[in-house]
Amino acid sequence: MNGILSPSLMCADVLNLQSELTVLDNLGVEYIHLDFMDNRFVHNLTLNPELIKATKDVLRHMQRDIHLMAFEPEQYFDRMDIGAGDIVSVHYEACGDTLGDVIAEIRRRGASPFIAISPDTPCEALTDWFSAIDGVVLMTVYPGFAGRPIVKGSLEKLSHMRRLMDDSGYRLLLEVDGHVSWELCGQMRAAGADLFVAGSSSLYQPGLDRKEAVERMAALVK
Ligand code: S6P
Ligand code: MG
Repeated sequence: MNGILSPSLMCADVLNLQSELTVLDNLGVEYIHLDFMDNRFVHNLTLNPELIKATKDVLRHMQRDIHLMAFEPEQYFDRMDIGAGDIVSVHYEACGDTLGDVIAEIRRRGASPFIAISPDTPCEALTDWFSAIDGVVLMTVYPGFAGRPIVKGSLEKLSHMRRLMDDSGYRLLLEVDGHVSWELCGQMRAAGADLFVAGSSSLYQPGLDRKEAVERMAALVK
C-alpha cells in the first residue's frame, strides 16, 4: 500500500476553505484531516463542529479524517454528523475510563475508530486496544498548534509502534501527525507510517502550487 496524504485543513486559508476542499478533492487526495480542539484538553480552538459537518456537503471522493483533541469527544459526534467513511481519532489521554464506550460509539455509527496519542504517552498504552480500533494517530508534536517542532525520538517511536502493531497480528493503519515536513516525510514512511498529515511544514507552505505540492509529497511517501 502506498502512503496516503491527509492535508490538514486548519493550515489552509481560512477564508477559502470550500475552494481548498474542492481543489484537493479534484486532485484525488483521499483524506482531509479536520482538527477539533476544545480549549481544555489543548489550549486552542480550531475548526468547529458545524464547519466539520458542512464539509460533507462539498466532498465527492475525499473522506474525513477527524481528529478530536477534546475531553468527552462523543458529545460532538452528532454535531459533526459522524458516520460511515469517516476516520475518527480520539485521544487516549482525554478519554480515561470511557475510551471503550467512545470507540464503540464510533463503530456504531459506521465510522472507523483510531486512537491518538500525545508524545509523552508510550506506545504500549495502546496494545490492549488494538483489537478494537482500525488505526493509531501518533503525534510527533505536542497537540494544539500547527508549526511546532518535532519531538525528539519521534522517528524511533513510529518504528516501535509499527513493530507493536505488526506483531499483534491486527491490520492497523499508522497515521503520523505533526511536523510532517518535506525533509522528514520519507523517513516517517520508512519508519512505518501509512497516513501523513500534511500541514504548514509541507503542503501549506506559502506560495506552493497545490497540484505540484500534492504530487511531490505523494512521491516522497510512496
Ligand atoms: C496539531 C494538529 C495537527 C496540525 C498539524 C499541522 O495539534 O493536530 O493536525 O494541523 O500538525 O502540521 P504542521 O506541519 O504545521 O505540524
Ligand atoms: Mg491533527
